[in-house]
Amino acid sequence: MRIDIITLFPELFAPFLDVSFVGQAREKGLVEVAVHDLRDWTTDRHRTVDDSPYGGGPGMLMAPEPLVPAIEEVAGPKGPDRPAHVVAMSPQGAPLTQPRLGELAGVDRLVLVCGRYEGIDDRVYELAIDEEISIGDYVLSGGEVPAMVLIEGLVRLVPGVLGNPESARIDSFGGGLLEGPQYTRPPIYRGLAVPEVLRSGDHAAIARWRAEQALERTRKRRPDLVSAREDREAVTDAGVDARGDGSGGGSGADEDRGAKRDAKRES
Ligand code: 4GX
Repeated sequence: MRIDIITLFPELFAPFLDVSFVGQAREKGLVEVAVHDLRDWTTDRHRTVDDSPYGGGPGMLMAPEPLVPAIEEVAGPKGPDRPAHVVAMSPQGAPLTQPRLGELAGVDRLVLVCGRYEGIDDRVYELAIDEEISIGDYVLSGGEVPAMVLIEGLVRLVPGVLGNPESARIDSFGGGLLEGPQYTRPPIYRGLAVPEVLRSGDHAAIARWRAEQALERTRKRRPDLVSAREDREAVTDAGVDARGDGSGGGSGADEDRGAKRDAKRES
């Protein structure tokens, strides 16, 4: 996979791209990332990228020039033959979810547009952008951190980046539930003991306990996820996988294993 980033702050990306899974994936040649400075496409003396909004209002907008030519040069002109998928990070976008990350991980070439200011002239979306994605319902100052969030979620799904190709898929949100409690050594710490079942060696009992804990915690903290899962199960039971992304169901127990392995590798 190749990822191109168009930004006014290219220097924000260097350390992020160099460390951890993203750095390893790039070293292994599994992911190629190029960062482009939008100001390289300006043609005026002041290297202008923004302008005030028609109709008035606070702040500035990113103007069609130089943004459209920049996207077109990096991604090719918009249309069915374009070799890259162009995503703008925006609070107006569709929410980023684990299933959407899974789909994007299959894209060969991704171009991420990081906006600043109050937004982007709407013609840019029409002329040059394929999709808007939001990382959550809050407003940041720019699309750079959202782009890093997307990249970090994406890279660990690219085959070969994690040790085990299965582990990413069966992780936490793969089954639509939160991770239950996890423990490492020592067995007792400041008087708090690791639950006996985890030290029993009874793998079936451990799997059952983890599934229960995951469900229990999700009920308490994110009841919306439990409802969504029940809806999916009802649909799957009817013999139709409505979402077609293969992410429905999951035992909960399997999911824990993948997440634990990742935590170990990373630290
Ligand atoms: N999830 N921001 C984009 C500029 C902007 C504003 C409006 C388009 C329309 C964000 C988020 C986010 C801050 C990135 C504003 N672009 N991006 N930027 N939440 O808050 O993705």
